[in-house]
Formats: sequence, C-alpha cells, structure tokens
Amino acid sequence: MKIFKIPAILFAFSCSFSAQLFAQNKTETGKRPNIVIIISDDHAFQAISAYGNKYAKTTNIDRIAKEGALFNKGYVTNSICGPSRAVILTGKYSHKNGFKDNENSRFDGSQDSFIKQLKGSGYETAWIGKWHLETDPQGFDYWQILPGQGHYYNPDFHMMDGSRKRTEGYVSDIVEDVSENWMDNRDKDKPFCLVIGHKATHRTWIPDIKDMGKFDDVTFPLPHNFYDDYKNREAAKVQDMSIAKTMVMGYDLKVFKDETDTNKEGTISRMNAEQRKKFDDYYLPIAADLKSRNLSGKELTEWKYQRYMRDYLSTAVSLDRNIGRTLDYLDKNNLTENTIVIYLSDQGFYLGEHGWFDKRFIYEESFRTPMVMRYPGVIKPGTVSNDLVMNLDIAPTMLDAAGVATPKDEQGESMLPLFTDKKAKGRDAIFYHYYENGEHSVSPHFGIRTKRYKLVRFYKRVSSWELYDLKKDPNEMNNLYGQKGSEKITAEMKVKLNKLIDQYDDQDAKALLKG
Ligand code: SGN
Ligand code: CA
Repeated sequence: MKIFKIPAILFAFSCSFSAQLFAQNKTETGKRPNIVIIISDDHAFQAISAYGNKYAKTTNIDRIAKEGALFNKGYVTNSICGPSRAVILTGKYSHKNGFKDNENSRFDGSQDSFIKQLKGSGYETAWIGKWHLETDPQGFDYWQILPGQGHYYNPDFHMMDGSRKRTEGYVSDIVEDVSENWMDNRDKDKPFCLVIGHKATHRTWIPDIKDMGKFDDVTFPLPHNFYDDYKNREAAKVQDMSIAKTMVMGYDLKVFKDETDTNKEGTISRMNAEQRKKFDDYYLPIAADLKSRNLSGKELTEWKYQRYMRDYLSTAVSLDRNIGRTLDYLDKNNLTENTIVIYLSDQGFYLGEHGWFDKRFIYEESFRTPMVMRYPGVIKPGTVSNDLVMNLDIAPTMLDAAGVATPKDEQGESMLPLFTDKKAKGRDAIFYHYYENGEHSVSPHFGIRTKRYKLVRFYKRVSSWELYDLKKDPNEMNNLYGQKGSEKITAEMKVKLNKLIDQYDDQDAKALLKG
C-alpha cells in the first residue's frame, strides 16, 4: 500500500497550495473545491457526541469534526429558521436581507446571494430539502424543496416546474436520495455547490421507524437549571416554550387521547398502513403506561422531558445516518479530497435548560449552533476552533474557497484565514438581533457577546437589559445588569454594542437605544 502514500501526501499538499491560491483569487489551476452544505433544523450542539453528549449517536457529524474542524463558538445572528437561512444565503443580517421573522417575512430572491455568485463563476448549484423562505429559490440550477416546514413521513416536495410531488418514505432519507441523484446527474465538468436542507430535528421530533426506541434504556439527567425561577430575567419569565406548560402531550409527545385525536395530526395522518402500524406499536404502549401511572406536577414534567429527549435524539440518529450517506457518496465517487463539507443547524435549541424546548433567545443554547467543517488540505483534521464565527460567515467563506471576490455589502467574514493564516485574529465580539414577537412569546431583543460577557436589550414585549459574565455564570442565571460593581463593564459593553450596530448599520437597534 506504500505506493499510495506519496501521491496522497502530494495531493494534500497540492490541495492546500491551491487553496492558498484561491484565497488570493488565483484560480488558474482550475480545480476549485466542490461545496456541500448540510443544514439541519433545530439541532442542538448539546445533542451531538462531538460536543460532549454522552448518549447521542451522531457518529457521522463527529466524523466531519474529526476529519476537519469543530467550531466551539459558532453562532447565528437571529435564532430562527427562515431568517437563519436568509443570512446563510446572503451573508447579511436580517435587517439587510429583509427576512426578519417567520411570521411576516418573504424572502426577496432577486437579491444577491453567494449561490448566484458561485453560479456566475461557473459552479453548478442546487438546494434540496427544507428551505422555508416563502418565495421560490432563485440562482440555482436545480431545486426541490419541502413546502413550509415539510412533513416527516411521505413528504410533498415543491418542484421547479411548480408541481407538487409526494414521495413515500422518511424525509431525511428522501432528501438524501434526491441529493445523491442530483450529484449523479450533474455536469461533471463543473465544480458544484449543493445545499442539503434537512427537516430533522424540528418539532415534533418524529424519528424514522427503525430508530424509534433507540434511547429507551437511557434516563437522561435533568439539566441543573431545569427548574429555573427566572429571577431578574423578565423575558425569560413571560416566554411560552416550557416543557412543563407549553409542550403538548399529543402533538409533541405522541400521547393522544384516542385514535381520532391521533388522526388529526398532519404527519401521522400521512403515514401508510405499514408505517402507522409501527408507529402505533411503539407509541400506544407508552401512552397506556403513562395512563396507568397517573402522574402529575414535577413527576409528569420529568416524564415529558424523558420522552422529549428520547424522540429528539432518535430523530437525530435518523438525520445523522443520512449525513453519513453523503460522506459515503463523496468517498465512493472520489470527491472527498476536493469537496468542502460543512454541517450546521439553522440555530441551536433547548434540551430542558431553563425548563425549555425551542430557541429564539440570545442565551447560549439557542444562539450557538453546531458547526463542523471538513476541507481537506486546508483544515487540519481534528482542529478545534474557539474563534467567534457566525452563520453570516458561510457565504464569504464559500466565495473565498471558490476564489470569487466577496461583494462589498456582505457583512460576514471568511473563516478560511482562521485556518490558513497564523496571524488571523478573528472577532472579539458578535452582534445578535431577534425580531419575532408571536408564537412562544419570546420578546424581541438584540445584544452583543464578547468572549467573556453578554449584554442584551429586550424590547416590545418586555423592556429590559441583561448582562452576564459567561466565565462565572455560563448558564446565564445571574443577570448583573444594574447590580453594584457592574457599572464599568456595562458601560464598556454598551460602547461595543453601539460600535457593532453602526458597523452593521442596524437602524432599528440604533433608534431603540436612542429612544
Ligand atoms: C413552528 C413550531 C414552533 C417553532 C417555529 C419556528 N410550531 O411554528 O415551535 O418555533 O415553527 O421554527 S409547530 O407547532 O408548527 O411545530 S423554525 O425552525 O421554522 O424556526
Ligand atoms: Ca429551525
């Protein structure tokens, strides 16, 4: 086997060398990397073994991290689905790309995106799976998307010709099948950029049948702030996203009153007879067992938490298997060495921290997103990045890798120098702005995070400030704002916040600070 060793080293060297050339926009070698971006939905970093979860079985996400980089400080600019995808596409904050929330926004697809830039420079481009931007994708050679949130079983797809196509099976498998089919049939003379958009692990966390029950022998430890009293945190007090009160027994946990109740649920009513039988075989005994126990109060809440974790992590197994299929496809087709693979979620998620599920808040669990990236020859396998990076950076990073100049109005920064340039410093602070003021009752807010502190301004639903020392209080339980001794850091953080508001030209935030 020795004979292969030298070419492999040379190959790695030439990849690294060509990446340097591309970083300088010298593309004359002609071999630009393919790009595969896998975006899941609501997948918490706490639910991934590479990030330290002892129970999770995410071997394929872990594999990307092992063969590339694990970002420990990957964040989103606005922790909710549509807005996050719009940021990824445009490399611009929500107030610039226009998609501020899921409730009132429609993505203006006529604006520039990194996909359009790549296509213009000779890439073949596709987006397959969850999209959730209301308008049809633009700038892609091919797209096939789930309408809205999509369904876990036998999903419909919205096709380029305007038709709807229903496909039998489990959504993560189908999205992967379509993606592989597209890669098989692409123009092999061109580099490609494929975005695979997964529905998993979005509510209501329904795993593939073969993964149901995968975690039934695990009793998950409660996060230590599961019974948070939200002292000194007004917005946390008024939210409606708790496991105790908001999580629905039927809809979320598949414990229905009776068959008519079950049949009302979108995904379940779409199941064919065989799928439905397996679903019932798994969930009906759970419902019967719960009934026999007659739980209430904390016991019931903790029972809900266990069921939530089991469904959620099982759904992640179904997702992870398909991420593994993408990696295997690249291996089998000799694409691995010249393909960037990046996996991230559209945002983070609560797995019982503060007693919650869902996302939206600037607190770490939802602000942070899991992100791993493999780029052979450029990112050293096993790299762990502690730089502050954002979903905002995906667009400029991909353009940088492809040797395409980043348009001046993009607000993100290429992450490649963090790997290729020892002197690269990265950011010292990141800015966040969440706008929606509806479902789950999370107050709009904006704020800033530095490596150590976080300052937040809530408005509209509640009007308040919060300040955290993340070193002393990583779980953000002790709001220091207004407390004696915090004056100096508060003033410093306000200066930094104003600076980023100006840098990103967020006029709404600016007006709110003045008002
Ligand atoms: C749905 C969910 C919410 C979730 C939003 C946004 N409710 O409205 O729980 O926060 O999506 O999710 S559901 O009853 O329809 O499941 S996002 O992933 O699109 O941001
Ligand atoms: Ca989401």
